[in-house]
Formats: sequence, C-alpha cells, structure tokens
Amino acid sequence: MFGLNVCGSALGQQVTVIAGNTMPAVKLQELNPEQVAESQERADLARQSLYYMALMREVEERIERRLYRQGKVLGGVYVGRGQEAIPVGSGLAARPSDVLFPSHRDLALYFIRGVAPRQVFAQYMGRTGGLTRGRDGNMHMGDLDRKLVAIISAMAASIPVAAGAAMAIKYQGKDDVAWVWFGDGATSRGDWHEGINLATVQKAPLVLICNNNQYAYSTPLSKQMACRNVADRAPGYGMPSVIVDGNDVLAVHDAAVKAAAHARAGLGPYLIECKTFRMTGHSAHDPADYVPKHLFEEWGELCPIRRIEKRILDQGWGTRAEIEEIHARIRRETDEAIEWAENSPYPDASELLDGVYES
Ligand SMILES: Cc1ncc(C[n+]2csc(CCOP(=O)(O)OP(=O)(O)O)c2C)c(N)n1
Ligand SMILES: [Mg+2]
Repeated sequence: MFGLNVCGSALGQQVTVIAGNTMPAVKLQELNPEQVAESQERADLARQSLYYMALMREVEERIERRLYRQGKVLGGVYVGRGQEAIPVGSGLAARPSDVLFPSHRDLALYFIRGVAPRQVFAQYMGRTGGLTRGRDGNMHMGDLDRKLVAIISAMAASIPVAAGAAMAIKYQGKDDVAWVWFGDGATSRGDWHEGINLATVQKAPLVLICNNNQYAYSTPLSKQMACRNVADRAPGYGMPSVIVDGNDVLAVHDAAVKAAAHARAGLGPYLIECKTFRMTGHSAHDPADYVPKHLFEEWGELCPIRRIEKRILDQGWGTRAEIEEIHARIRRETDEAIEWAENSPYPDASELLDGVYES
C-alpha cells in the first residue's frame, strides 16, 4: 500500500510524551525486537484499515449518490457510511477459514475476502458479472467459496443460521469461528434471542457484532429497547460482551481479536457492541428527516476514516502524500470497475430458472 515512514515514534524506540505544565518531557525507551515487530504490525493494520474503509466509502458513494440516482441500480441501496470501522476492524481479525454472515452495512467484508469492486457494481446493476449473476438487483450477495454467506433480508434471520454454522464447526472439531453482523434493531427480534440462546447453550464458536447506529429505520433506540446497551442483553444468556467505540477501527479490531480467541478456545459466543451512528437515511430513498440534524454534525466529527488518517500521521505510520495516494488509487480502481460493470450484460431470460430448486 505505502512504505513505512517513521517519524514521531522511530522504530526501535518508544517516544513517550509526558504532558507537563509548560513543556512536554520526552522519554526515549529502547524497544526489543518483539515490540518493534508489534509496532510494525500495528502500522500495517492501520494502513490496511484505511484502505478498506476508504474503498467501502468510495464504492458506496458511487452506488448511492451516482448510479442509484442515474436509475442504473435495481432494488434498494443500504450503505454503511460512517460505520466502516466495524466491518473493517472485525473483518481483518477473522481468519480466511472463518465463515462470515455480513449485514447490509458491511460491504468491506466482501473486499477483505477478495471480492472485486467490479463484481459489487455489477451486482447492484443486475449484471451477469455480479455475485448472483444478475439474479438479484442489490445487496443480497454472498460467495460460499469465500465463506461469505449471503445476507438474509429478514432482520436477525441470519443469527440462527450463523449459530448452526458455528455448531457445525464445533462438530467438525475445527477451531474456526462463525461471525455474524447485525444492527441494534435486529436485537429486538425473536430469532436473535433464539439463535443466541441455542449458540450459548451449545458453546458454539460464534462472534456476534452489533452495529448500534441508534436507529432501526425511523425508530430511535429508546423506542425499540428498554435497556441502555445492546451488551446488557448478553448476561441473560451467560455470554460475555464488550462495548467499543465503533468509529475507532483499531478498537474494534482489538475487541474482535479477543472475542475470536474466546470462541476458538471453546468458551462459546461473545458479543461486541459497536457504538456508532447511521450517517444516512435507512436507505437511498430515505432522507432521514426524522433524525435531528445536530446528530449528523456531531457524529460527522467522529468519521472513522479521518480518525485513522490522523492516527497514521500522529504515529508516523505514513505521510499525508501516501494517504492521498491511497484515495487516488481507489478512485482510479473504482472508475475502472464501474466501466467494467456497465459493460457486463444482463442475464439471458433462458437462464431464469437455473439454480432454482424444487423440494
Ligand atoms: C422481519 C423484518 N422486519 C422489517 C424489515 C425491514 N427492515 C430492514 S432493515 C430494518 C431496520 C434494521 O435496523 P437495525 O437492525 O438497527 O439495522 P440498521 O439498518 O440500522 O443497520 C428494517 C425495519 C425486515 N427486513 N425484516
Ligand atoms: Mg440500527
């Protein structure tokens, strides 16, 4: 992506700035090779996170603000603008052999698993180049070869299925994990509770990631659940949970690493509640007039992409020019991907019944 540029914290030395009344005192401490490797790993993670978050933002902007408005998208558009740290931080903590159940605001999981942006554009435009080969005009896409299970439209319906996948992993004696993402509203559905009850009783290796963006369509959190946090639901199932800043990609990543280790160790499910905010309407056709404007302004200040950029610069993990090059590269790749997708044909009507089964 871009080379390691060390300034503030030279590799091999930890620079600790101790705030004083007048001048900060700087303490230099030698790092051992393990710590150097760790800080290099952190720098790589930060840069990779920036790439995937910026790619998700760009692809979704093109879909929601251009292709949809040009009438080229078939079906609805639901984006995760402002929530990119959640799929990216957690997705980068998953192993390739883990099975993933994304929600409708987790596009980055597809990219992390190797799906190309052009396939996503083709998917939204109903072209044969999409993951469902033009059978579905929006985001109900998956790729089982990549262990990405397609989004199930009904809210929380993926929880019992993910619980089943986690049980299968356990029966096969593997130490993989099933990961499932969902919103705050999904946690008020019956299937969420039933699926979690089953998974916890079975000690199935399941990591549950809630994007608490404070709205379920037009319903604010206070009108859809009486407890303060989604995490408060966990003790009722004998399951550990943690609340993290969902706009801090490294915090999400660290929580996800811990949750996955718990599940892999045979200790059962783990719930992560990521506090965030939905920076759009529910979908592209929803202007979100019911959301107080000041909330968009306040949460806009906490943009996860701007925050990781600042972290990269502050830590000396990269320069402004390198960050700009990442964005420029993504814009170029996105332009090419859209062109490719627009040239991908619609499916032929003769294929309509392919893959449709009768029991
Ligand atoms: C059973 C069911 N009821 C209603 C819907 C329509 N619907 C889709 S997403 C959604 C809101 C989901 O809210 P939340 O779980 O908080 O996720 P978010 O969209 O905020 O990420 C609704 C009402 C649905 N898909 N399934
Ligand atoms: Mg929500």
